[in-house]
Amino acid sequence: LQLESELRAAIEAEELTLHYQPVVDDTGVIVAAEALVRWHHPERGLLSPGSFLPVAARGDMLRSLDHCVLRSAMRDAASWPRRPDGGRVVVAFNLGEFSPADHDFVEVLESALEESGLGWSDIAVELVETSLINLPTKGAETMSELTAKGARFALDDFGTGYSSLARLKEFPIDIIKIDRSFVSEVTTGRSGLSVVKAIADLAEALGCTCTAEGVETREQFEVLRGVGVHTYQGWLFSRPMSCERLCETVRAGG
Ligand code: G
Ligand code: G
Ligand code: NA
Ligand code: MN
Repeated sequence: LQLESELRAAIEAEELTLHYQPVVDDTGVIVAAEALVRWHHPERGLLSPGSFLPVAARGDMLRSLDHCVLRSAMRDAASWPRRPDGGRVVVAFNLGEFSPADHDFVEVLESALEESGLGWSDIAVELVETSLINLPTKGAETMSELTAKGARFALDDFGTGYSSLARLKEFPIDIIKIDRSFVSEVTTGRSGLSVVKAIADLAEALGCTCTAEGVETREQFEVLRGVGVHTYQGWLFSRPMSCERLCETVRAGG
């Protein structure tokens, strides 16, 4: 309970720490970076999301935590160097519970964009499949409005949830992120690769960018490049890093 009130205070004071994990294209150039939250607790040290997201969920703070993260992430992203081609590195952030039906979310996004000076096309919102399952019609409409402005929605950990293909077509999803449990099997046997290929084909059919998560070896990268994956994230390229390190890495050309 003490942890819960400390977390509440940290969220209110916007004291959470963000690390960023790059997303790269076929050539290794950084095209996006995903904000991953950490909490620098005064006595317990640097805590990972696995240890405090459940506390946030229990205390009904997940939404305010996510909003705090997206504001901080957009503020950080405004200071990132440009990519070699002059474009911005897209900043991606996670929403544990997505409820665009909740106008709060759109207001939070709009004010964060205004404060940071970023544009709609500079952000990507990562959702999990469970957020879509019970999303009211109003939610899908809000997603379409934001997409029309240029924002992108990514479906995180794809393949681990229960979203039906029929349901998937109802939402304006731009990016499908293949869960790392599938990626880890692409070089260990035929069926592992077939599953990833099937997801990449689905992404293609839906007109989505396909990202592979958790790429750890060069061999996995080579295989993924051959089956219609477009972008990559994982330890082979980079672990999550501080904002300062990310800036240096982008400046160095990825
Ligand atoms: O950073 P790490 O690899 O430990 O992340 C563990 C989990 O925490 C991942 O599932 C990730 O999606 C989730 N996570 C990280 N940052 C955030 C955040 O800001 N909001 C939410 N809702 N989940 C996050
Ligand atoms: O749920 P989400 O995909 O956002 O979770 C991201 C989590 O995956 C973070 O905890 C991050 O540290 C972890 N991660 C990122 N890249 C790799 C990787 O290449 N291998 C493994 N095992 N974990 C990774
Ligand atoms: Na994510
Ligand atoms: Mn993921």
